[in-house]
Amino acid sequence: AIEAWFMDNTNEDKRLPHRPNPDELVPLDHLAELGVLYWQLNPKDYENDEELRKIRETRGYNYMDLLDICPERLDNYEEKLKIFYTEHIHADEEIRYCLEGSGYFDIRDKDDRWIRIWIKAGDLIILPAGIYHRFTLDTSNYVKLMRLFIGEPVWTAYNRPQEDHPARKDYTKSLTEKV
Ligand code: KMT
Ligand code: NI
Repeated sequence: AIEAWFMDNTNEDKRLPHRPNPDELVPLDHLAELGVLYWQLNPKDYENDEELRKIRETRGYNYMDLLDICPERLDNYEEKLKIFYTEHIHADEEIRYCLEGSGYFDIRDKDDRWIRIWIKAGDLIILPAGIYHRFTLDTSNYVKLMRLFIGEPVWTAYNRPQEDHPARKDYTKSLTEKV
């Protein structure tokens, strides 16, 4: 299962947990309030998983590919990791299913605090369009991710600030409507 916590503000290596002592854990229903959805599935069965099939069908995720994040299997590895860790939004949802390894998705909460979400094999998360986020490997230095999308994938990242981007405006509005 995923774990999430408010990050500490030290300048240590991004791949370290940045987990304060004492813990400031973030419950999953708090993530739901921010529009972040989560499922736990069987990563060994991803080719035949009925639950995954249903999620894809219900949400229209007809596009799928696999991404191995390690120097041997990802072109321009260092450059891509830099891009992943630069705070950004997308015009669409970001859907990632961790099949092997682990990593951190950092998202901004309503008060602009970083929440670090630790995903491991079996965790599928959906970040809503317009949420500020970034990604880093953890100290295991490896993750295999499935990427899902509705239709032709668009991975364009819009780096912060993006307050005038339609997806950002819609997202901010959706947060105030939930209160
Ligand atoms: C992105 O947009 O690709 C990210 O936020 C990185 C996470 S998955 C490689
Ligand atoms: Ni992204």
